[in-house]
Amino acid sequence: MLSRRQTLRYLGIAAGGMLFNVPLIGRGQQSTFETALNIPDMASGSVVEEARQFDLTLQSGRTELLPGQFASTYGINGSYLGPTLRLNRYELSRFSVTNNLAEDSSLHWHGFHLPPTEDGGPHQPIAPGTTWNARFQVVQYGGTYWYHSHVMHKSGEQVYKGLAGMIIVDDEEHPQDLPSTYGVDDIPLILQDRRFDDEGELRYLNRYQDIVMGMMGDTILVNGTFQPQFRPSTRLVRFRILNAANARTFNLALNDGRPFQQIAGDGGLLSSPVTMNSLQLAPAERAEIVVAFNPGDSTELVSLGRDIPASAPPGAMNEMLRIINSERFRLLSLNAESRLADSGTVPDSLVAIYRIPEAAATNTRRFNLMMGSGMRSGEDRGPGDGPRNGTGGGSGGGNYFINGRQMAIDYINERVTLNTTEIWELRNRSPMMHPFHIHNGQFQLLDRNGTPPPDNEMGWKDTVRVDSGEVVRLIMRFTDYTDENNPYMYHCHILEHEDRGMMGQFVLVNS
Ligand SMILES: [Cu+2]
Repeated sequence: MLSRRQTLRYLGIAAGGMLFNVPLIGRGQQSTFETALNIPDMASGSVVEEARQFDLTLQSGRTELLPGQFASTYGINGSYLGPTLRLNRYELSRFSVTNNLAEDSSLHWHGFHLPPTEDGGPHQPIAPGTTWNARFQVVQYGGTYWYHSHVMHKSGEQVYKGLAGMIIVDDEEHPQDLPSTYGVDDIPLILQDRRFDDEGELRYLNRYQDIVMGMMGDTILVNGTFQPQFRPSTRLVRFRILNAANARTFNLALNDGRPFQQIAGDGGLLSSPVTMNSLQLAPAERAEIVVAFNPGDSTELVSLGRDIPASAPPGAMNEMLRIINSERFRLLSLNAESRLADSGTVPDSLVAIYRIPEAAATNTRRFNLMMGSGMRSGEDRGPGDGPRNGTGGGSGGGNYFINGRQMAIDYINERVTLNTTEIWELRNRSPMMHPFHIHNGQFQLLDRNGTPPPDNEMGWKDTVRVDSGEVVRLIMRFTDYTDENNPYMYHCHILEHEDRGMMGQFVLVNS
């Protein structure tokens, strides 16, 4: 086994323990965050023939991501990211997506229950110069969702360049008292980390560890804004937070330690607000939080470094994780105006959530999440326990598996019967966390390592963190859209893992 020093040298890590060439977060750690936070335009579409119609164009462009420097980027109806789409529950929505890029792309509606042909995944690529039409009825609860490229093998690069945006679903059962004026006291926060070269161009996968860990940058953008500031003008502000990073998990907190209330997760409101001091948000997860301000208040949204377990075993992989997880950095400066308007309240009770009883499940499926072991100092876990499910270790770093298989576009991994409830048991047999996402709607967590989930994970979810060594059980009901020929995806939402095999397909069938 390599010593720690040898391991570091092997990885090109400087003796000081810094993994990257520039310290995290490299750009602007010392400076003040003064640029006004960009608020993405809101698109409500137009109602045509009883459907809400959106016209979306995937395009390339040049965007001033860093001050005075322009990067080649992708966007939807713009050069970077896309408008916030506003949908209504129970309404039919239609999307015309025109691809003006020079390569295949797609748009996936993340978190939505819909027919598989409308999902915008790897089976619905949009060729350059063509238009894809999708339509589905919105049945999701009011909440914060998103859309992003999901094209085979290139989701990571395309999302990184900017093909992502937020979706807000409105729901009449939504409590009226919550702050809900978009851009005033209801603020989207799309969190992303990026890496730039000296000219301000985006760099992608230019280091070996990007493939293993997923692409993590040293510079944070919020809604595409570098070093942003938001100035609350109301006493309560609701932030709709979307982790749209390719691979980075944020450990969100306010730097003065003030608590906040989490009111919603991936699939809508929680049953009641949960008071928190920090909130872990993995790639693709969403959370809505409400923060209280006094006139003239200043605080900052930050990502805290996490404590590193003293028991962490040696090895290159663990060294990289240790460094990444211990980073603390700034996200958004918050400076309240000297006069603040009242802006609603947070009710003690938000919405009734029906808990799917475990006894309703008629089937349990098990999913082992595994990584190639090339980064694990040659360790061989032996037959039956290795990344290839029986052939032992040595499949090489940078390859990812679910149940020993890599995603193959023409292979259906699972067949699920219509109108059944299933338990999916996710077992992470790799050294790093994987956020597991299932298409076609929302599920509920049953437990983590046999323990009931924390209060803020008791709502509907479509993406769940599965930590190294952890067993997460979720329960999901499969309804409505049978299709023998068109599958849904399930996958790790670290996009480089997804692009390199950590994805599978299921069809929903009549029997
Ligand atoms: Cu992963």
